[in-house]
Amino acid sequence: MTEAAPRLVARDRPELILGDHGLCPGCGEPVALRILLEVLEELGIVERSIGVVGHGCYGSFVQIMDVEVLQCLHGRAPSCATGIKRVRPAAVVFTMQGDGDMVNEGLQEVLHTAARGENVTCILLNNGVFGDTGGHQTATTVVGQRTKTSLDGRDPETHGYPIPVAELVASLAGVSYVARGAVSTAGGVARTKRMLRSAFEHQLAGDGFGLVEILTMCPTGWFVPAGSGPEYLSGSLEAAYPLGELPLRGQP
Ligand SMILES: Cc1ncc(C[n+]2csc(CCOP(=O)(O)OP(=O)(O)O)c2C)c(N)n1
Ligand code: SF4
Ligand SMILES: [Mg+2]
Repeated sequence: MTEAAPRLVARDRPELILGDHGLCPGCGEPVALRILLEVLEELGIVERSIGVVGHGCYGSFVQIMDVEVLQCLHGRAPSCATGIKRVRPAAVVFTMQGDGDMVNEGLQEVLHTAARGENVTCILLNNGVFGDTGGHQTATTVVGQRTKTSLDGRDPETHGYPIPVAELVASLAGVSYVARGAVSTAGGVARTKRMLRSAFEHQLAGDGFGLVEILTMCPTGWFVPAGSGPEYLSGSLEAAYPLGELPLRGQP
């Protein structure tokens, strides 16, 4: 008899999840949503929280999460979060964006928001593809990764190099916390949850901008079987983007 794979998350779901998600089997984004909601619950900040969501598969979470959420134009979530936080400084404001949303469509938004030291928490769900529109290459697709628009693998000569947005943000003054986690293993889920908690604690202390990048499985966009997502993630995105809290290099 083969041993069952360990569950990534506990069986009971938080009360803040109102229904089933409609995402693909093996997708990592619902796991990220779950730990985010658990952290809001555990910190007792649900009623003060306002999320700003971009466009991607995670966009459908607005229908199942019992938290105030604004969905804004592609890539613009950090700017909308800025506005909300400035008029409602007591609110806990976070964004949820994909790599296509944050790093392709809206790179300037997150960099300027970080450089201004806005006291918000940005969450990047990085699967290395435009998942929602069919698995095309994004700015974070790693070298050699096959996508619908790089069938022979990303080639720097043709496609350029990936953009490590967490490292860029960590180089800016005004930033209080930057970390990168992954939801491909049970241990990774637990570590990533601790990162989210730290980021929100920094926001509650008024320390300035925070970013948590979460590497998530997209078996559909990667054209691999649903069960192979975690293994594929380890050999691709996780190998190229080191996990952990990043040293902040931009302090004035
Ligand atoms: C201005 C604009 N450009 C393109 C689109 C189409 N679009 C919607 S979702 C999406 C993919 C988003 O990818 P990502 O942010 O990586 O999220 P994922 O689906 O991978 O979770 C794109 C290109 C759009 N809605 N608006
Ligand atoms: S396409 Fe990828 S990111 Fe979108 S729901 Fe499916 S597995 Fe998740
Ligand atoms: Mg993506």
